Amino acid sequence: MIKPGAVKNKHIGEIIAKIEEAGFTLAAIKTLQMRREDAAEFYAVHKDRPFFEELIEFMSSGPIIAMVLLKENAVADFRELIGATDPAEAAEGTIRRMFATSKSHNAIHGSDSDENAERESAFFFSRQEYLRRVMVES
Ligand code: IDP
Ligand code: MG
Repeated sequence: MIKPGAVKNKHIGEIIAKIEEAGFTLAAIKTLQMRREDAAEFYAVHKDRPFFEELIEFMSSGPIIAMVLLKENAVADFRELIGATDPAEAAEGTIRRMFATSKSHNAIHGSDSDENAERESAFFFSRQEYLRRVMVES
């Protein structure tokens, strides 16, 4: 998911270019704005963390780009491509190093496991919206 800050700052094209250059295939994409309750559901795992309120406020503050991405070893490779949560700690050339403005406004979200990738894909898309492409690619 490209977060509201990076969308507002007009970095959608550059970020998708980096994702494609890294070998990912775009199976599904859409733009939408989450309501507070959507963001709270998406990030429910963080509900007891001190940054939760700030997180859902930010994530519902403007449009996001939701994507389903395909690749062998996708979760680990995508986490490497986006870099550490805090852009100050993210490696040179990573998406967060290039486009994040702070640890909370960090440009992009990536799933942290195959199981969560499935859950998060289903959060934004019907299975029909991305399974056709998944089947063609595999
Ligand atoms: P991740 O996005 O790298 O997986 P998580 O620890 O899962 O990082 O946190 C989810 C999101 O919550 C982060 O991407 C960031 O936007 C926000 N966040 C995490 N830790 C902090 C913090 O210490 N301060 C402010 N925001 C944070
Ligand atoms: Mg996470």
